[in-house]
Amino acid sequence: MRKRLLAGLALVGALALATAGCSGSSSSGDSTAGASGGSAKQLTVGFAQTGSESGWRAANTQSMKDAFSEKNGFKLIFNAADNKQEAQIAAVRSFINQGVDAIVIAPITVDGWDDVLKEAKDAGIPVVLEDRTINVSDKSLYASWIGDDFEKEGETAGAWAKQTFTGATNMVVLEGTTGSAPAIDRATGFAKGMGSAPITTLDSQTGNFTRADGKTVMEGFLQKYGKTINVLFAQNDDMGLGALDAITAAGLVPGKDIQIVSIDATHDGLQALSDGKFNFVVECNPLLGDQVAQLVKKVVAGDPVEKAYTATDQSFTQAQATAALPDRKY
Ligand code: GYE
Repeated sequence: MRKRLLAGLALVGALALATAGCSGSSSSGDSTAGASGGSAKQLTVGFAQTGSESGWRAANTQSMKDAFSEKNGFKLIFNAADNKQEAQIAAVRSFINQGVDAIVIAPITVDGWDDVLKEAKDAGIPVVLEDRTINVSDKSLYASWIGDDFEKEGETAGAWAKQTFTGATNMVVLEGTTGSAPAIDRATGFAKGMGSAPITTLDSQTGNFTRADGKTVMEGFLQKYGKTINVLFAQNDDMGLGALDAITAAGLVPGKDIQIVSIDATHDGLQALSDGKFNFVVECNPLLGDQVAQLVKKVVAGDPVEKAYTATDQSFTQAQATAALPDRKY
């Protein structure tokens, strides 16, 4: 269903072009507008962020705040819901009550969105999703989505495991937030990528995408399975980084006694990979702000948009991480 269209800068460029074209024709009376379309009315946008669980999230929040600046023609009302779905829905309701021009949501979980999205639609406020996807009965309840292909990320991680472990191997998994699109899709993708590799999943539990919970859950795994664990699949870098402490405290060497594959490729994750504590990292690009801002402008202007825009992600070996670190932006 998701369409891989344009990635990264190409996507920004395409949307920017279309937006510039649009503001050119709609602000016909104002010849001083300039090429950036600076004459357009300021848009008030409510952004319902998940929370602040990870390094990925911090980078995504910063990217959104930078893109939705006054300089770029926006007034941003920012809310971070501490990863509580009810709080995030309440934030969206408050944006509706405030009569914002558009709402952007990074949905914590996939389910539970129908009612509030209907309320936004009834109020005539367009909704754009960024980062995570949702299950909704009627897709016309949101205008568009921009994010990463979580299933593909999981598949890349699983393919690494398949290639790396040819003999009997025991794996534990630190899952992301239960019911979230990345947790669901990365698990599906990993299973696909792993295929028929001789890997047994000893245990799989949520670490809520945080370092603290990654550490605590890994401590539990180590108490239960000890040295029999060969590989950890951490569905994000932060949980893997938290697990490092638990593994070291148990007298084991991360990256050797227990190999670690994780997803995000934050600076800290790539540093752990470069240091030999992680073994493979798949990227998930959080720098979506510019693309989302351009998309919101188009949606508010009533211009046609695609239903989904997927960013392109890469993956890193130890040598690639070492090479990428000096320029890593997040
Ligand atoms: O991988 C994790 C964050 O939704 C893709 O959320 C995002 C995930 C990311 O907390 O670190």
